Amino acid sequence: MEIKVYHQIMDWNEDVSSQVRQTLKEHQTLLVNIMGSPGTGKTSLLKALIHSLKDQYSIGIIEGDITTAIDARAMAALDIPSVELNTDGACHIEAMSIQKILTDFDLDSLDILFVENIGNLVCPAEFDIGESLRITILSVPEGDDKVVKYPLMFTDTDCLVVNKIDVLPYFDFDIDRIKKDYQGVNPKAPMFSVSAKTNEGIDSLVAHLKEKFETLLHDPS
Ligand SMILES: Nc1nc2c(ncn2[C@@H]2O[C@H](COP(=O)(O)OP(=O)(O)OP(=O)(O)O)[C@@H](O)[C@H]2O)c(=O)[nH]1
Ligand SMILES: [Mg+2]
Repeated sequence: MEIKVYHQIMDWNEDVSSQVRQTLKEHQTLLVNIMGSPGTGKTSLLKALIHSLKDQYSIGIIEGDITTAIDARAMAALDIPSVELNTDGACHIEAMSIQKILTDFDLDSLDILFVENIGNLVCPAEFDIGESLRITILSVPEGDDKVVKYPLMFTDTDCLVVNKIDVLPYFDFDIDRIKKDYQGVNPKAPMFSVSAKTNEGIDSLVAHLKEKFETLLHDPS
């Protein structure tokens, strides 16, 4: 399958995210923004989620990368509509790029459009791309002090996924500390502990997302 590659337009327009949100609302498509550090498991978790969700929802994906189409190729192998967005060095995705790429999808036949944001624990959280839902991923090897060190990524999210729990025995990672810190900055949003490698915890996350999707698809305001 041929991978389309876009290059990010760097002009910032703060109105664009609301235009993107409006367009998606008209087509009853939800944009889900997946954020986290490089290598935290965004692509791996997306593969696991898509596997569990694709029977119920029509899914597309925008794969953000600074360069290369490695992740988009991995998604195309799942046989879902997939577009690569190369930011050419920029550390986050902007709404103008999403707006342009939306024309590449048949939105009427799409329920969920996942965006894998650029691997970065800081900048992506500062940019609204028109999403209905934000998911932040943090993995065990990154350390249990990240919520206090990079608060915005955890304050401005709808859900925290702690990934790679299969390697917990090998790291000094206190999951209770993460939970306490996260509840401190974002008391209403849930946290899930999963392994995209073993699939542990994925079912609870999928059940939560399905509930969210149903609410948002029927009342996206
Ligand atoms: N042990 C273990 N390894 C994992 C898990 N999830 C992902 N990995 C591994 O972690 C590495 C990075 O995973 P990716 O899914 O590519 O991470 P990413 O966040 O998409 O990375 P970038 O797109 O480069 O930012 C790969 O070698 C994965 O196999 C997990 O739950 N457990
Ligand atoms: Mg990736």
